Amino acid sequence: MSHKYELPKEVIEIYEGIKNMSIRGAGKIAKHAVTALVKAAEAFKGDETRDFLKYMEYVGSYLKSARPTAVSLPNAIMYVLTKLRKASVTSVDEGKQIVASLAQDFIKRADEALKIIGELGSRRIENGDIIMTHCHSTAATSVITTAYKKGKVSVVYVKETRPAFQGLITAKTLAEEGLEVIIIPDSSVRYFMKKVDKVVVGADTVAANGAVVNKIGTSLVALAAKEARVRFYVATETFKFSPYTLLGELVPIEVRDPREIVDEEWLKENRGVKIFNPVFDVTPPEYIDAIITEKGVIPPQAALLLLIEDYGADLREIGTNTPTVWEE
Ligand code: RUB
Repeated sequence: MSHKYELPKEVIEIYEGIKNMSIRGAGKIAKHAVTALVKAAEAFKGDETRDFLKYMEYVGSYLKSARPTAVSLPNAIMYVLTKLRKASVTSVDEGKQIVASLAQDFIKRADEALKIIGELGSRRIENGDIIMTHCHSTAATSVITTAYKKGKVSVVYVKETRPAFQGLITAKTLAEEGLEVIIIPDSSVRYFMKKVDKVVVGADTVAANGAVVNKIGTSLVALAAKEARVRFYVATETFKFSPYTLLGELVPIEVRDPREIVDEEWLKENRGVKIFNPVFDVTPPEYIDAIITEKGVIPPQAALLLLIEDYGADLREIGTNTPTVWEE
């Protein structure tokens, strides 16, 4: 890919890592994105503040284009760049310092949020509860492990989460914490739901109406939970709430390479077969009992209030989240 500016290798590595999913999960994506902004700022060579600010905007839109669905990515970049824009920076060095301290602040808040979510969420789990989870979410894992440390969780059913099998990461993480974990095939969700007391999942994006976008298959878990009258909780930091949905934008659903489902050879042997690989889906607010955030446990319908509190004043400046298309 050719760039308008020479970008440091760490920035390109983070972009590629997000794109190829070696850096994955909405929270981790956000933290790596602000780290990439710091690396980019440090590498800037010029003396003109205006050039520095333009360069940072360029890096921000480049990083945002890595993956489309998790709003944590544009929100994290906006956290740094909006404040940088407003800071009336007078020198490049000052700009670099501001980027570093905003990124540090974002990461610190994100880490604190995970702990608070763990604590608040654990209060929703009762003694002996059997939990089901989907994909790998650090926020959901924080709730489950905190509840376990209070002696509350008996078993966790972890869906394998095809095609990328992020459930295996969750299973390993929870087992290392000492929990009893059972991996189940994705297609068995309804079969096992009758044994489950609570579902806890994460989020990539929360829309203004309280709908939650998360790894494909989440909405089927929610459907099965509703049928079985099992409580369905979403654990998420508020930086995954989408201000763009306040402006009526839809959340783009990422469609990935068919080779994540079948290999190249199979594709060649079966050229007539089309494969479609959407990797996120939307769970409507009616299927969600509560959203566990660092600002409190809220009904999904209150997402709008949190969004107005966080972004209401800046709404005119937020603009669109339509990703730039980068030539490769
Ligand atoms: C990950 C996924 C996770 C959310 C929340 O998808 O859907 O449930 O990102 O994770 P992918 P966290 O593996 O495609 O990135 O709570 O860690 O932010």
